[in-house]
Amino acid sequence: TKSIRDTLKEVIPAKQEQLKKLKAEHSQTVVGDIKVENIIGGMRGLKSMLWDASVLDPNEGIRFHGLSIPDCQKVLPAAPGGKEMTAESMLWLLLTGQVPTSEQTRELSAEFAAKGELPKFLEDLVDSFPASLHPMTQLSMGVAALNHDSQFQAAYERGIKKSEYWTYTLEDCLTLIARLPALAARIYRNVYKPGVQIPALDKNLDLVGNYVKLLGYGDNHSLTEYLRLYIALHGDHEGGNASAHTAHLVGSTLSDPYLSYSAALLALAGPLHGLANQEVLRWQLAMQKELGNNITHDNIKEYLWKTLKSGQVVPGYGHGVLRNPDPRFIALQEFCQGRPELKDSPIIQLVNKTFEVAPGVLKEHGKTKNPYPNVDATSGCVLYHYGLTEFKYYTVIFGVSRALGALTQLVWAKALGLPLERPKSVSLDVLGKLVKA
Ligand code: FAM
Repeated sequence: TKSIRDTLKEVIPAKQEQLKKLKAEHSQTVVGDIKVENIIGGMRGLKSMLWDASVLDPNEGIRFHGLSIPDCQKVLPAAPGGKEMTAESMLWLLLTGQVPTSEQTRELSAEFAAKGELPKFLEDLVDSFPASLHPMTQLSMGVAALNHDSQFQAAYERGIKKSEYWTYTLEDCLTLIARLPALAARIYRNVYKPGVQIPALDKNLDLVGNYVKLLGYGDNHSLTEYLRLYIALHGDHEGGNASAHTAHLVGSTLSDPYLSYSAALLALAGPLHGLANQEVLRWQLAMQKELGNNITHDNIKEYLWKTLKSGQVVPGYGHGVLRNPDPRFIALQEFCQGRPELKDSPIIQLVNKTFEVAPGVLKEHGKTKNPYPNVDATSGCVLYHYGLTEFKYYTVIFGVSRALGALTQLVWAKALGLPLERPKSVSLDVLGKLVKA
């Protein structure tokens, strides 16, 4: 079977040609205009960067090389004994635009298991963190420190041609992905299960199978399958989201993939972005505590208004691009519908009941452009149901997932020779003159 490296060697030239043609024929072609609201409104909707693996449609949500999430669930291979698509099969699709065979994903799983051990210095570094240091801060510091072994950085110092950048970038990206389960699990164990021996990686397990095993939940097949689905479908969400964009920007300075993804994780750690899945659980549990057994639509509505009136956002709802319910939310909800023990779970029922009233309240509130749930509205409640109740850890799981997309783009930015990213900023005075012109 063709390896990921040989497959990439095959698909890169055609994309390089496509870009070269575009550059030659259309560098000066205008594709949109820039309004003051873009400059002072966080560049919403501004077509300003190239990102090939996924495109986000405001109404129908994400497509990975043209495939919707249901399409992916049909064609992407599962793990042995499982039914859900895996991190490896999603990574293969993102990187190559092709659907891998089961054999190809098995080879990737074997490579990850073989490379997944952490260097001793990193174990000591992570073990030295206080348990009170947020898991996302620990993850970002751990990922940055892994650049100790960066092949790209070493090659760059030796002097390599630009046409070789992508090959060393790919090696760092695959090594980083391989090491994320051991790093992320070690952080979980240190903070929540101190003193308990962490099992070794299993050479026969896929990336998420090993991650769940090292977390200590390896005997829960349903949780393992949920996390395969969750980590695969949350892997990429176009290029403009804060974590992906940060990885792209930092990578464009030729910082190696470890430094680039470490920076991305610090963006992911923000409540308006990846930390939302932590904030959703905190918010839903507070609601559950206040409403007790009296969980009715009216009581939830009242709690929503209380949240809004106190100046807080409703976590898990709204989105910078989406204007309909997030298909990632729908896919994770469907996972629960198919399993009686999840359908009847109080926390999952609360998420469902909230979904039945929150869009109406947000529409009435009249501020958000998107009153519907995003993936974070539900991504944590299955973890909570299965006993992974430490919701301050949830964004770390998101951080393991988002590596699939962000690292894919570091490889492609190098393969396509994309330059240092450097948009133009203006001062208020300059802007004042521009609008008068
Ligand atoms: N609850 C209350 N107000 C909200 C809201 C929500 N869920 N979503 C948006 N708004 C407000 C927003 O704060 C803004 O108010 P101000 O004018 O006072 O600043 C107004 O509605 C217009 O915002 P928008 O244009 O509709 O959304 P943005 O593109 O500015 O922001 C989000 C998008 C995701 C940051 C915003 O919807 C939000 O804060 N959601 C809650 C946090 C969350 O769930 N984030 C996770 C997003 C997810 F996709 C991810 O990254 N994992």
